[in-house]
Amino acid sequence: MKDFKNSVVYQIYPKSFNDSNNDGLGDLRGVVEKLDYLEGLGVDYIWLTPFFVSPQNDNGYDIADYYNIDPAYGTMEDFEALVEGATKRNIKIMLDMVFNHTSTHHVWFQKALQGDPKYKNYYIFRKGENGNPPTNWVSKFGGNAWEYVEQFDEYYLHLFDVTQADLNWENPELRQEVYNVVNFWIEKGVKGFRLDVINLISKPDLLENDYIGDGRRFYTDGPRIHQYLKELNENTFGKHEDIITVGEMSSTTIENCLKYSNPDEKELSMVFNFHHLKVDYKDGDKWKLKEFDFAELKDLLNTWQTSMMEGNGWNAVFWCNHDQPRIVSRLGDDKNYHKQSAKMLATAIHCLRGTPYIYQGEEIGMTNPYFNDINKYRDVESLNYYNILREQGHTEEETYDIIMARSRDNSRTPMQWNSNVNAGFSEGTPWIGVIDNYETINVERNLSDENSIYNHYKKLIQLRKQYNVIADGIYEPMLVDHEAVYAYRRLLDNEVLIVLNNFYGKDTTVTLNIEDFDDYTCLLSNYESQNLTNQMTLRPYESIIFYKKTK
Ligand code: TEU
Repeated sequence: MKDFKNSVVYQIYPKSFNDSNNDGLGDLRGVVEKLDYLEGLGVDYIWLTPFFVSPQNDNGYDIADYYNIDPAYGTMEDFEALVEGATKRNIKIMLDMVFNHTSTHHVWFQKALQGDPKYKNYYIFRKGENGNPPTNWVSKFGGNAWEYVEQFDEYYLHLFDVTQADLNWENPELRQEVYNVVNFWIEKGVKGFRLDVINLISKPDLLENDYIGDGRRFYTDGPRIHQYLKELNENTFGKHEDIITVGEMSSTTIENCLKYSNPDEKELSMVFNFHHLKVDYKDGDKWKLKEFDFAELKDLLNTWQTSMMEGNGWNAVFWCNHDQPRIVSRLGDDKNYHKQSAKMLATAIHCLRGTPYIYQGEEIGMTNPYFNDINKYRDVESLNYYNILREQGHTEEETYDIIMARSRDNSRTPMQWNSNVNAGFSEGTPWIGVIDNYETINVERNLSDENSIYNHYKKLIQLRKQYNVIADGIYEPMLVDHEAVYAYRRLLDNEVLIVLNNFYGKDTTVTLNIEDFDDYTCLLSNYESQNLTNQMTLRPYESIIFYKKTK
């Protein structure tokens, strides 16, 4: 049975989670050591970001061998121990598969470079135009998306780093290789797959210059994407009732998303889209700062929730992952209202229609590190953009303001377990610095405090299991024009849930129009609870879940 609707997924970035051998890098044994912690939180799946053999130019999203584990993370025995330990605790393992590209260290690419036509056709090689690359498409990490290969006088496409060569999904032999990989891991007991940038795999037949953009409009939700996903489903996970899948689909449209996730289409279980995480991008540009646009955020959440429901689609609901800054530093207030705002943001997401994802450290309110020294950054994208921003004429101070707000390293600092050296992550030197607030923000303190952020997340997970209305209810926006409160109602048979979230650090009043407000009880709040009334004052970042059930 696919039970993802009332499940919660916990994302682990193994490199930064827990280091069992004290070499400064987290590893699979480190995850095994923390299974009791994850069981205590109550999550159903753990999604592990890639730990396959890789030169680590993009921390494992540059895979050089899909069938083996990078020694830095451990061995196949360690992975088996992880599956076994997790299964005992009723936790399932979700792997992160990167099929838009491989590392250029992959044997397929190496054979391609030697001129083997079979393997050359696994990738996208094209002739240039008058000494220029085949098109003007831009890599997501900066610069042109084509790299010249002298011996062929041709270029290969890389939508990400130059060491991440895009695969040619037009080639049925390549597609078969992908099925083999997925089936191999299914045999190992994997019960979920997160498919990296999967809506970018279908490129148009004719690759041409983009005169109004960077090329993404040609390959995002590309021409044969639905066909490829249906075939992947049919040849791999579609044969297994109990496997769930989530596609990472950054800028997909509602129309496509409904196809990807409506069960009748037999493509994927659900989709991550990122539109709601671009509301603080100026002109849609990640590298231009802007205060977040609350009205836009509400509108996006309301529109996506409603459209997915109407078209029988399903979304992953989330604020955080290993590419995003920490949400409490971004939409909350990590200085004055750390606990309140972290809890409010959690409630806002966890009561939605969709499967909630928690990213390691989010459940204890981990913050951005505010590193203002480029030597402290590790991420290829941050390092590239530091230079690009400086070249664009930004002062050093402006550049740091942007990098501190936007770097993917914001979420990659070591998990803060306790107040021991390196936050209990490792006794060696961590590959990336530990945030200096670890003595106050850590797991140990959260576990011993009944009112901690951790216990709030734990309660939210329990509520999803206890009240069917959270997983299955319909969604209705409330207070759509309110300038500070994001509110919604969920309804199922005789159950009603009302969720009120104040997104700002000051009191605000709401006027509701509910006749039977006396029938509601408060299920969870981040303050001393108050009763539901038609005129309420919400305190800074206050959030409350009200519930009623009629006979
Ligand atoms: O990310 C895809 C992606 O487009 C972004 O989240 C990207 O990191 C961001 O827009 C850059 O500003 C996925 C992975 O989650 C990411 O870690 C990988 O680097 C990327 O794919 C390539 O595999």
